[in-house]
Amino acid sequence: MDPSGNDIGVVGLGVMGRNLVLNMADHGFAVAAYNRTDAVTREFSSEIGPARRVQPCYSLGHLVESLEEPRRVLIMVKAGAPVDAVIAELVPVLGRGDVIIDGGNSYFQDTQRRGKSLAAKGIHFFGLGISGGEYGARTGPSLMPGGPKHAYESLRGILEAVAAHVDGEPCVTYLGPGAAGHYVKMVHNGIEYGFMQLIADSYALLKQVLGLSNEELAAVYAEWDAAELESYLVGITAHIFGRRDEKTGGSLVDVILGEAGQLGTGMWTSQSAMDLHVPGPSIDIAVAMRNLSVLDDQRQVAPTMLRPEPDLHDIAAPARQSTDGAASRLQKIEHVRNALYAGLVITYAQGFAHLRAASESLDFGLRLEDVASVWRGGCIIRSAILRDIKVAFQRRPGLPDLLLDTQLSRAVASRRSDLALAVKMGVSAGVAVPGIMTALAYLDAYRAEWLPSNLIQAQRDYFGAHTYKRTDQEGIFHTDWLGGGEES
Ligand code: NBP
Repeated sequence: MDPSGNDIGVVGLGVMGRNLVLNMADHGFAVAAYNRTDAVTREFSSEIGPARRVQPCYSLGHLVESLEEPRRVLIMVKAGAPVDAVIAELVPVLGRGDVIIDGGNSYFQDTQRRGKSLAAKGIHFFGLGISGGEYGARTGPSLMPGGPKHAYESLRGILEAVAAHVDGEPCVTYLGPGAAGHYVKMVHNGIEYGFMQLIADSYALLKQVLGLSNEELAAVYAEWDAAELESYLVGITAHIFGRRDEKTGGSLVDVILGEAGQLGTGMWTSQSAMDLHVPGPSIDIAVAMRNLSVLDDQRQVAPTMLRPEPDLHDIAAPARQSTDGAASRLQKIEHVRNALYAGLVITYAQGFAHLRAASESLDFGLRLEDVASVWRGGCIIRSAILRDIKVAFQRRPGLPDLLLDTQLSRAVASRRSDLALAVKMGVSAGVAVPGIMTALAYLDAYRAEWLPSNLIQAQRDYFGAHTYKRTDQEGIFHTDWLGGGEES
C-alpha cells in the first residue's frame, strides 16, 4: 500500500467530482483523484498545486492501491453505462468489505441492481444523491446516502464533514437500504422541476400581465426571498433578473432562448409516481411544459392559428397595467406571491407522499423527517418551508400527506383565493400558468367532498364490465347498461 494511505478515492473529475475532492481536502481528508482522460487529471492537479492533500492518480489500480482499508471509492461520472464501466474496472482491484459510492444521478433501478450484484462479491455499494450543483459540491451539498446500513459508519465521518450544515446539523443522514438515497434524490429533482415551473408561471404573470420590468422583477423576487418564500430557487431568480448581458448591454435573461432542457430525473419522478399510482401532477406538468417548450416549429405557427376571438379573451395583457392603479398592482403581486407559496407547499406535499409510497413499496424505511432535514441546506429545493415540513413530520411521523398537517393545511387553505386569482389573471390575459393552475386543481380535488369519479366508474363498467362499488351497500356490482339488469 502507498504510504500516503488516502482516506477516499474519487473517480471522475468533472464539475462535481473535482469540487467534491477539494471540499474533502478542505476538511482534512487525503483524497486520491482519478479521471478517465489523463489530461483532465493533469490539469486539475496543476490547478490545485501540491499543498493540498490530493493525490492525482493515472490508473484505477494506482488509486485503489493508495487507499486505506476498507477502501472507499466515490464514482462521479455520467449516469448510466459509464457507472457500470467504472464498477467493472474497480471490482477486480477491490476486495471484500470495500465500499463503492455512486454519487451521480443514477436511475434507482440501476442502483438496486448494482447493489445486489456487488453485495454478492462482498463489496458494499451506496447510491449517494448529491444536490447543490457545482457550488454546493465545493462548499457543502445536501447528501442523500442509501445502501447497506452496517457499512454506513465507514462513510459517515467524511459525508458529515463535507455536507452543508443547518443549525449545526449536517445535511446528510443514512436514509435507507438499496437505492433509497438515489430515489430520494430523484424525487428531489422532480420537486425542483415543479418549483421551477411555478416560479416561471409567477414570472409570466408579473411580466406579461402586470408589466414588471426586469429591475422590478429582481427587486420583487429578492423581497420574496427575504421573507416566507426564502429559498434557493427564488433567491437565484432575483439574481438572474439583475444580470446584464455583456454583448447587448440588456438583461441576460431576455436573450436566453426559451427552450428548457432536461436530463431525465423529472421524467423518472413522474414515471415512478405513475408506477406507484401516486398523484404528482405538479411534477408531471413541469416535465410536460419543458417538452412543450422545445416544440419549436409548431410554436412558430400556433400563435396565429390558435389566436382566440378578441371579444372572448382579453389578450392585450401588458396594456392592463395602465388601467390598474398602483395599489391594485401591488395587491396582484401579493396574490402571485401567495399563490407561489401555496404552489410550493402543494408540490412538496406531492413529493413527500410519493416518497412515503415508494418507501412502503420498496422497503426503504424512509423517515420523512430525515428527508426534510437533509433538504434544509445545500440543495436546490432548500427553503424556509422545509423547517415547517420537518416539524410537521416530527409532530406526526405517520402523516399521510403534508396537506393534512394542522399548520401547513391552514397555510395552503388560506391562500386558495390567491391561487384562484393568479389563475384568473393568467386566463383573462391569455397567459399560460400551468403550474399554478395544476396546484389549484390538485388542491380543489384533494379537498373535495365529492369527485365526479363515480361517472368514470359507470363508464368503465358500461364499456368494459369493470364493475363498481356502491355507496349504500357492500360488494362489487356490474350493470347490464344496455339491458338494464344489475348483478352483484
Ligand atoms: P461532467 O459532465 O462534468 O463529467 C463527467 C465525468 O464522467 C468526466 O469525468 C468523464 O470523464 C466521466 N466519464 C464519462 Br462521461 N464516461 C466515462 C466512462 N465510461 N468511464 C469513466 N469516466 C467516464 O459531470 P458532472 O456534472 O460532474 O456530473 C457527474 C454526475 O453527478 C452525473 O451523474 C450528474 O448527473 C450528477 N450531478 C451533477 C450535478 C451538477 O450540477 N452538475 C449535480 C448533482 C449531481 P472524461 O473527462 O474522461 O470524459
